[in-house]
Amino acid sequence: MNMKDFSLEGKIAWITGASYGIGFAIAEAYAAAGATVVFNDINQELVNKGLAAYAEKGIPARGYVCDVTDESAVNELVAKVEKEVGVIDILVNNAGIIKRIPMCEMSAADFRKVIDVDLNAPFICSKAVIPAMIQKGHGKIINICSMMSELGRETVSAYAAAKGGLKMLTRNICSEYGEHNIQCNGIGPGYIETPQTAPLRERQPNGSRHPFDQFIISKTPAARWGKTEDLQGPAVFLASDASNFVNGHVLYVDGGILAYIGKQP
Ligand code: NAP
Ligand code: GCO
Repeated sequence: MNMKDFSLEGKIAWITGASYGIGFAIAEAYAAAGATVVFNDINQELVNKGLAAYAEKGIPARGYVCDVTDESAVNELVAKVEKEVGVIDILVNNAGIIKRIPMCEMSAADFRKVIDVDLNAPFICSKAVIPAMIQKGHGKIINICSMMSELGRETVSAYAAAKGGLKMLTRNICSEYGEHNIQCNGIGPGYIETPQTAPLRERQPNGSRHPFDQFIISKTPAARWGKTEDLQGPAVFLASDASNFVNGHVLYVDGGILAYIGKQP
């Protein structure tokens, strides 16, 4: 066992939707492990916000405007990165949205939008990078799944359907391209403190914790929300040579919530 197997030196990593949040934290960890970081976001304002944040951390990240649901834009981005930076070794399909609406009140358009970003886009981005990974003789694809790849809950039907599909897309990329030394795995974060979950943690007018906040605390053995830093080590492991025989797996980084029935009220 050589600890250099955990290094990402010389690797080019593209993390989608990584101006902030989980994607930013993963990109930060990859830079610390030696990778060249490439990220995209949906508009120039967010890309500039991300570039400033990476610069503040001393990370020379490359940022591109790209809507990951737009296949021609994704293919243009990959071609540009290959020309300006090099062939992508690691893809993290991180960009994602959620719409919390009771299913029977959700429009088909809203349902399709969530599926488009959270499931179709990882297909599009993976399809764009796999051919060059095959030519290069290796590749890593990491799909940011969710506890909702395993469980449902009220108001997140589209998100759970997308993340459940993303778990199976992960397994299928493993099945179809494992022989080309491409490993495709998922990370399933638990409940993490990011802008996406901020509405679930808002303090109540009387200063008390949000009921959902208290619920998650009671359902998590770690008795806390996750932080984006909690995902960094697992993400480096799945991007590194240390995980070359790990394929088609979803690594849950959830403080134990999926293993626990929950604290008795
Ligand atoms: P976030 O704070 O909402 O960040 C998501 C990022 O993706 C934002 O920069 C967002 O840009 C970008 N994005 C959205 N749609 C895009 C598109 N079409 N093209 C390009 N970029 C796009 O979310 P997060 O909490 O960091 O979550 C990141 C990933 O982890 C998501 O896939 C999420 O489902 C997953 N996840 C989160 C948690 C959690 O508890 N936070 C748990 C499990 C899984 P905008 O600002 O324009 O939306
Ligand atoms: C929700 C949350 C979750 C988290 C995450 C859990 O509304 O239930 O947003 O979906 O984002 O996906 O793993």
